[in-house]
Amino acid sequence: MTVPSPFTDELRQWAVNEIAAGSGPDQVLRELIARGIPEELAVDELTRLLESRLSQLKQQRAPAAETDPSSDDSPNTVPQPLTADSPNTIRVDGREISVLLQLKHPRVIVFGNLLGQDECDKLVALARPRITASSVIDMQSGGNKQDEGRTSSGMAFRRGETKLIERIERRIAALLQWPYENGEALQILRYAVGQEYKPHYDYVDPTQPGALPFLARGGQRVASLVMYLNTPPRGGATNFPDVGLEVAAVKGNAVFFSYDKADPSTGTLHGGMPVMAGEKWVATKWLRVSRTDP
Ligand SMILES: O=C(O)CCC(=O)C(=O)O
Repeated sequence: MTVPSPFTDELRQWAVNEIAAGSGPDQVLRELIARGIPEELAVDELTRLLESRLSQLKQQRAPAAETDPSSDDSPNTVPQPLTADSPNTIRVDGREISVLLQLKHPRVIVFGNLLGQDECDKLVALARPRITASSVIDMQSGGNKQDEGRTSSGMAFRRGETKLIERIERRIAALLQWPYENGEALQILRYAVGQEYKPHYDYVDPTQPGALPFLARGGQRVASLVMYLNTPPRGGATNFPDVGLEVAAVKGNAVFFSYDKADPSTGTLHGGMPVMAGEKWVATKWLRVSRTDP
C-alpha cells in the first residue's frame, strides 16, 4: 500500500507562496520541519521548489530575443518513439502496433492497436464510477478550476494502480522510449454528446505564478499520448487546427505528439472536437522532463 506523503498539496502551495513572497530558504525549511515534515524530505521538496522558482525568474527576465517563439534555444529533449519495422509495425509488449500516420511538424504519430479491445473496455469500466466534471490548471493559483472550454468528465488513476494499468504504462514507456516514472498518472476522459475540449496546449506557461507547483513536480510536459477507448458513432476527432489535421477516434488507436518547448511554435495546439452521437472515452498519458508524482 502506498503511504501518502506528509508533504501535502496545501503545504506545497504554502511553501510556494512563501518563496514567491521573498521568505528565505532557511525560514521556510524551519517552518516545514516545525510542521512535522522530516528534514530530508523537507530539504528535497524545498530544493525542487527553489529550482523551479529560479527557472521561472530566469524566463521572466530573459531578454526578448531569448523568449522569441521563433528562436530555437534550449529546447527540451522529447520522447523519440521506436520506429516501425516493415511493414509499418512496431512490436512492443507482445503487440503489433502499427504506425498509421506521421507528421514532422508538429511532431505527430498516430498508432494503431496500441491497446487491445478488452483493455479499452476494462479501463472504461474501472473509470466510469469515478468520473467527475473535468477541470484545468488555474495558472494563477496552481490549483484546479472549471473551464467552459473543457466540458467533459474525467478521473485519474494512480500510476501502476492495477496490474492492467501498470502493464499499459510500461508498454507506453517502451514504445515512446521515455522513463515510466516521468509519466503522469493516467487520465481518463468521457465526453457525452455536445461535449468537447477546445483547442489548447498541454505544456504550462512557465511565466505564470500557478506553474510553479506544477513544474516543481517533474518539470515541463514534453509529450502527450491520447488513447481512444471507444469509437464514437459520430464526432469526437482530435484536431490540430494549425495544420488542419483531424485524427479520428478509433478504439485501441492513439495519437502521440511532442513539444520541445513551451511555445506555440511547436504547432501542438489541439482539441477534442464535439461528440455528435454516443459518447467518447480517452486515456491520456502526459510525459514530463523528469520523474513526477505517481
Ligand atoms: O479528447 C481528445 O481528443 C483530446 C484530449 C486532450 O486534448 C487532452 O487530454 O489534453
